[in-house]
Amino acid sequence: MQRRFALAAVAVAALMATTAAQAQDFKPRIVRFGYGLVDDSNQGRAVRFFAKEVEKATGGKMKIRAIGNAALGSDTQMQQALIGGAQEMMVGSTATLVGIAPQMALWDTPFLINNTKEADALLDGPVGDRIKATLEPKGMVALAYWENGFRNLTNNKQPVAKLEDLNGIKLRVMQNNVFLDSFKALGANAVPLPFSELFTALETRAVDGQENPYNTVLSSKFYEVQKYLTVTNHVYSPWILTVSKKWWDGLSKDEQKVLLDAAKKSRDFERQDTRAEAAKALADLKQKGMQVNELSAAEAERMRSKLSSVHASVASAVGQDVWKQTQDELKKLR
Ligand code: KDG
Repeated sequence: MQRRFALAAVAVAALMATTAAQAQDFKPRIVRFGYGLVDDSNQGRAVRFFAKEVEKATGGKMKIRAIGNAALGSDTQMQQALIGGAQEMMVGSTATLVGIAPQMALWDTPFLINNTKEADALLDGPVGDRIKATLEPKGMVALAYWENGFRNLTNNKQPVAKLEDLNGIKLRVMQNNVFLDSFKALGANAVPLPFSELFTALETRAVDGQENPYNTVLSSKFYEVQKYLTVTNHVYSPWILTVSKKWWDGLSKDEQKVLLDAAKKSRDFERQDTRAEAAKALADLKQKGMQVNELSAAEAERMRSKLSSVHASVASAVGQDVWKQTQDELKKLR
């Protein structure tokens, strides 16, 4: 009897959801949602979570086509497609947005954020909102920040136990001056490349190394073409979920609310999923044959002081007022 009652309750709930959805202003829409990592990655799982939330909330009217592996292009190509209205949605790195919204460079600052508590508070607070808002006049609407994670070094030449070990290493970096300046300051030969070209560049030895969170080293199988991993946690990288403003402005308020609500839910899912995966990723990477070392406290301190020069250039790039607001927010959290 109880089981029948439970089944009836589920059916009623589903009916109510559908009815509610039909009562709102939802048109049948197909949404192309592009991303750069492989489908079986923290990025891919979160896109599919987002898709389910949207389809559930619109009674199946709005269908999200999750398209991974940079099949719709690199981050910068997808950004242009959103601005032109040729693609509706994407998730990608804030670092590749600096050419469109210079204040995104704040999120590239080495050793700015010390832990995920600071990351969530800063990104989801007034500073994160202020920087998100700079995208709209450029043709993109930011819905939420997701977590790419703390970045660490991998290479094929030698373990990086001291800064001098970086000398002469051809290190792929994201196409962004802060990353270029940071790794040049550390003595590496920094080579900017899109993420979509990275695996091949490592495989063909066009570059010796790269830097990314453990999750990406795992999901993109960099362990197949990289021998050494050095734990540096040198920067916390966010991803950002964006929609084409041309498309967004054509949506009803109900449709916009569904996307914003799903973005928030997928942000929380993605951070939890990413952190759970990162917690065991290092052991997985060791098991796959990577040789892992941690920088000593002294060497990490040398790295921090070398990179403090980059802080000044970020402050001028984002504006002293944003920089000061950021420092004030971080002081409150520490
Ligand atoms: O499309 C993939 C990128 O959004 C992201 O992974 C950026 O961390 C990144 C890198 O190294 O390019």
